[in-house]
Amino acid sequence: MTTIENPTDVATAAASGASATARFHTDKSPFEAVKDTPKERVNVLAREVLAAVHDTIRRHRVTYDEYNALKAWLINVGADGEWPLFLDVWVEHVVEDVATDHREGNKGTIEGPYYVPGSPERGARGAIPMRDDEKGTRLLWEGTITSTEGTPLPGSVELWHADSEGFYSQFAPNLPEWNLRGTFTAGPDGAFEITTVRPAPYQIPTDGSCGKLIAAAGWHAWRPAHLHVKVSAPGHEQLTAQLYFPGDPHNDDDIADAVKPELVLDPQPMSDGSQKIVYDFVLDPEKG
Ligand code: MBD
Ligand code: FE
Repeated sequence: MTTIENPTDVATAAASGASATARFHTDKSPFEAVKDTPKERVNVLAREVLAAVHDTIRRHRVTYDEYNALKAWLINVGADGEWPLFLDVWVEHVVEDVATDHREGNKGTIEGPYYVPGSPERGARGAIPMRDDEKGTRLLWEGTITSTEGTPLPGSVELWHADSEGFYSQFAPNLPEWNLRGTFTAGPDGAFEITTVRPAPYQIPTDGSCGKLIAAAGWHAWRPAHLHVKVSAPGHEQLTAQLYFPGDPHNDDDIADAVKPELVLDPQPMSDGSQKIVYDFVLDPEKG
């Protein structure tokens, strides 16, 4: 199963960063892919990355003290298990841009470190798994999945997000295994209806190596509140995205640079205190 074997029981955010490494190891394919990357490709990419580093050192006359501080920090990122966190926060958004810039359907954005495949199936209409006393404003989300050609698609929406305190199940301790993680599968009309709760803005772990970098550089650690989705349908490119809430102070300065205007929702307050959102997905047919 996909449960993390040794979730530390200490409720620090850094535990979430480290759990992401354990989670990444459960998927063998990235480790296999290392062997398959052509020599010519590695040669060019590694050389250019190193040249960019050399150039930075020369332009800023980097000292031995700074070089050794970098070495110590890099060693600690690995020891903390924060490589997935570091890469997904500061690098993934550019990979995502390049991977999806041909699409005509929905804009996507980064996956981040906390996706787990295989969340409980809830059909076309239902509530995401949550605790009986789950805190946070109720959200009722209505949407459809269609192809760029206009046909409705019997696709699925995998939804995962933090709770009202900013914690993700399976990465932070003491949460039910699939809390706020669910799969919703539309019928032939492509329609789905999801009940969940509004997540809190999210501060990336400040007590590990990524936090050390943030503090040392005088940055902030915030991501705006967000819902993560993966949308899949037969014969179509899978869409990975996040949806955001209007007015969040961090929509304009997300530490992970993953907000796009097309991904901001328009929640409507309902008389019972809940909020209604309408957000549809349009998927590109697979080429070839
Ligand atoms: C998150 O929840 C997230 O979505 C990203 C991209 C990085 C760290 C935590
Ligand atoms: Fe997230």
